[in-house]
Amino acid sequence: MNPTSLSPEIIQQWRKDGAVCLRDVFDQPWIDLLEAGFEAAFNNPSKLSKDYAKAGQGSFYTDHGMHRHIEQIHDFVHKSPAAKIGAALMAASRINLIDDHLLLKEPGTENPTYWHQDQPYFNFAGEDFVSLWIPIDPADEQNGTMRFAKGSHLWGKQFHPVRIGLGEIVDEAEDFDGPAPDIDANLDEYDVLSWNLSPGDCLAFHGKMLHAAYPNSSKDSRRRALALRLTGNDIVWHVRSYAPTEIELPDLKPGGPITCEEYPAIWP
Ligand SMILES: O=C(O)CCC(=O)C(=O)O
Repeated sequence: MNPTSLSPEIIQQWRKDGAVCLRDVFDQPWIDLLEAGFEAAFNNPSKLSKDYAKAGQGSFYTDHGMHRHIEQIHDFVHKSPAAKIGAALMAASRINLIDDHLLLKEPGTENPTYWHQDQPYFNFAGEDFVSLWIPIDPADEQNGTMRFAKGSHLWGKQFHPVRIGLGEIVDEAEDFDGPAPDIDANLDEYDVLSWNLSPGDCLAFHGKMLHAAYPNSSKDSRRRALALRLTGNDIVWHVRSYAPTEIELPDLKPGGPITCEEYPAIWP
């Protein structure tokens, strides 16, 4: 697929369902670069890195903002088709990079990723927010592929953020629309989307999309991925007191544009 010209069906699906699977959008050299960046980042953890798994029960390791200190991730973010994919989906004339999020689940990791939306973790309001989840390893139900509540970005709800690998509510969270519904206890009430992925594919999902991921119950299949958070034209600065992201950005005004060193414009 040529990522600069996503089909009208894909765009329609993105708008209606809130999540799409894009096949073969990153050629092997991009995946090789991403893998090298992933390993470099893993060996140079930032202050924001953490592991949600209990000792001896695998690893659900995450880190953020590697484009600032890992050359390969910087190059992937700036030069790969990722930003163009975001622009094509959101019909955006500008793409800002909000975060790059490293996500590793080792074999034997019992932690699922708990149901949550991404946007409440950030100090933004607006609709043009896409996450691209880009696997380095094949991903399936056994080793922890992602899951989505179809159409949940259109429910008009923002649920309490949780610590994604533990399920605990973020204590400081403001008054949202309660906790996320217990989708797994009521599977007949929801249409849950999930895809098996190969390196080169990626998932694109809306910032208000309710999503989760399986544990890694495989014996020997790592699940490494990079999630890029990208925003488009209508996103404005909207501080939330609890958001675990940078709020001391004096140049940003409530309701104003977000482009700054922290959230660089990466496309065009
Ligand atoms: O990789 C995972 O298990 C979860 C990823 C996720 O929730 C996200 O990218 O927003």
